[in-house]
Amino acid sequence: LVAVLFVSAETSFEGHVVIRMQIIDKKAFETFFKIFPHDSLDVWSNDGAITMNGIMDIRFTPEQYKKFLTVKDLFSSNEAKFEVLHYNLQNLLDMEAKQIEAAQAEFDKKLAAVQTAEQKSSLYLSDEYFKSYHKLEQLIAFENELIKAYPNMISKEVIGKSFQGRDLYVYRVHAPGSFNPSKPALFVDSLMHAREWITPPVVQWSIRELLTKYGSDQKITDLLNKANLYALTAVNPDGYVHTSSNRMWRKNMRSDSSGLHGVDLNRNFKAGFGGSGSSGDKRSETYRGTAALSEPESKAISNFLNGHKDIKGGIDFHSYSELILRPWGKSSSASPNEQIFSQVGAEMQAGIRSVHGKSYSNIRASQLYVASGIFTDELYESHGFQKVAHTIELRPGRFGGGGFILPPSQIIPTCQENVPVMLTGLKYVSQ
Ligand code: 0X9
Ligand code: ZN
Repeated sequence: LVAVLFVSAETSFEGHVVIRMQIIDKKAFETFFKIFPHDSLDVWSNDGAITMNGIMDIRFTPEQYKKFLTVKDLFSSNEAKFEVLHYNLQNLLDMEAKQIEAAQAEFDKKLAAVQTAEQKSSLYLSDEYFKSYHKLEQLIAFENELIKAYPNMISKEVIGKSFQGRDLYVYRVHAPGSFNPSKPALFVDSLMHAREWITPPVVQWSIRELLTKYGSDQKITDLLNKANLYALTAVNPDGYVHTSSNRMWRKNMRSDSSGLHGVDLNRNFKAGFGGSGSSGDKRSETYRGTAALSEPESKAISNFLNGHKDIKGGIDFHSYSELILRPWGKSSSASPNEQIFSQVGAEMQAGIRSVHGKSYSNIRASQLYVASGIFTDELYESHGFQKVAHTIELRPGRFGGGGFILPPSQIIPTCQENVPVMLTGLKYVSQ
């Protein structure tokens, strides 16, 4: 009975169909848009909206898929075409769950075999931790182990609480000794969107890299001598907890008298708030909320950054598509800092490529699609960061079809190739 109850609490994606499509023909677009106003679909492919010309990966519920079949004939030319990526999304999710269960069991087995606090700490600090995705408590446990192992290089503070009341932790990483707040600093964050599971390990790996290689790696030593790092590894802890029963959840857990709807935190910032590429409809995946910074998570970040004049740049980790994005997101024009943002992006791109040969595209956020109230623009416009104000979209690539599902075997390579991104950020804030 317990098992049955547990299963029934899960959101199933049985019969959900993921379709890749491209609509160039105006009539087909109009028909499609009429039956699927963009608020009603989950557009995976980053832009979060239905657009003409672009290649879109979209998740259809079984009901939506039935509707799509009635207009399918419109999609049979080069001007309007589609391809099914997943006939049943639940199959992909079941496969992921199986992989993670096995990887997690391995880690749990090793954790259970541990005898002493030192052994536990070295297990957490080893690569074993990065062979699986972990629940929120274990993300925090990992971070606490770092603090225990390197008390003179990392500490944490609570900068606010999530909608459901969870603490939002920022980790301060610095050269050994007492924290010197007069050094310039870089801010990084992950897990703004709940389903983007690859983002926290990427930031955690880089933190571990700084801690363990200070003193032996010249580049890291020099950088940390000049600059500090602040890391918020779980912007949206509530949403992340929710993804263990609803894998495709993106927004925070804002609810009202009509129930849970959630706000897209990456549409809730001040810069361009309310503009295009965000929705006023609560049901939308890109619902912007009732006002700029209406959400406790975005408000906490904003207060924190306002209170830290030492912070000179920020990097926001998302998935997927393998991109390096820079302002603007809210408008297709180039920002006054286009040249330097693009140069910093190019250096990140080269660094990524040097590790496993992956080519992340270095583009303006709006080249993906115009979106408003996003954090990249906030870093630049509201906080005045002049060189580093980037969003990284991690693996997988845009056309692999996996979307937010990245096999655990790819966690470590993704983490490794993003160390140079963090180092580039540190370099530019310290110049
Ligand atoms: O839509 C977003 O918030 C980001 N993509 S994600 O798939 N991680 O949700 C991209 C934001 C980048 N900005 C623009 N496209 N303007
Ligand atoms: Zn995201």
